[in-house]
Amino acid sequence: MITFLSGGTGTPKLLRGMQKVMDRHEMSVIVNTAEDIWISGNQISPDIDTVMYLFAGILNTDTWWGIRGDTYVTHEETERLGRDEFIAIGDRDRAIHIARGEMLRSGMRLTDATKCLCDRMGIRETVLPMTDTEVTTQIETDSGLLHFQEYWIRSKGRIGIRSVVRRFDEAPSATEEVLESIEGSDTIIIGPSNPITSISPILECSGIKEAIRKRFVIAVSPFIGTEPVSGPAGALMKASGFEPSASGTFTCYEGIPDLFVQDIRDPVEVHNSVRLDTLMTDEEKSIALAEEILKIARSD
Ligand code: GDP
Ligand code: FO1
Repeated sequence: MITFLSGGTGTPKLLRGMQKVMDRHEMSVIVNTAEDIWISGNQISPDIDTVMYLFAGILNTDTWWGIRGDTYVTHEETERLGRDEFIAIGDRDRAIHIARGEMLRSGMRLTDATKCLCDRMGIRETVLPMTDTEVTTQIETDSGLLHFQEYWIRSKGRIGIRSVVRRFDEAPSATEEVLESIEGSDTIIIGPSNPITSISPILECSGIKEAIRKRFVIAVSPFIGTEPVSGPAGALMKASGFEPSASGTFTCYEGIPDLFVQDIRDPVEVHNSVRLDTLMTDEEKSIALAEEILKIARSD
């Protein structure tokens, strides 16, 4: 069994390759939930949805969010009625958010709601929310605190950042399922996800760091040089006091990785790192990287 730590873009690209080169029942993914948000009465869990849709074979891999070929009739009608639905939610995607919202309102844990959705979608891999309680990444900007989704989607990330904060009523802790998954795994893979908004929220759940330190941990850098492959990781790393690079990523991971993977093109040097082609521009590239990483994991 291999357990992955994932956000909603970089690691799912690696999971897409892993699905093809390992037993899908042996894949378990701990997913960030700090970007979750209630919109129009329903619960969006963007990173869980991306991972589920990938495994169900319905993900829009042009955007890495939403369902391929989805329509936006309800979103357009909602906007026409004067509601400010700042996230464009597809109709089929919204059905998932309605179902999950109902399950959570009826008192179900997010872990169980996710399992129920995965079963309905015929997913063979295990998808685990990092925690069952609400935790939110907020961005402190010159005009106040914003939910991460408001910063990234409404403001298009074009706003000065002062800091990144995590908000919760109850300090997040790893679920029993998350800890069992880690304990039952030979290797933990921290995919090339955003260190600040995807991986740190997972590592901050009490119990996770201690559990994964006992396992062989491989981490893949989401940076090539001083730029992330995509998204706001550069600005968020700077605002959190880390260099926006593989080196800053390694520092952010506090010595947890036993093996650190950097891209072959990366001019930044991280001592003892392994160099691989990590740029997953298509499925073949994802498969090739997955094969290389599996070779390392199996030779440990
Ligand atoms: P989010 O939830 O959408 O932010 O997704 P993640 O946190 O999972 O992934 C975002 C990170 O993935 C960004 O920092 C990108 O730099 C990184 N990323 C995206 N595609 C690739 C890729 O092909 N290779 C590598 N190394 N990193 C990637
Ligand atoms: N990202 C966008 O940039 N624009 C959107 O309209 C948008 C809609 C959306 C709907 C459902 C969903 O699960 C994700 C969606 N995303 C959208 C992705 C967005 O949530 C972020 O890219 C991720 O959360 C970053 O981690």
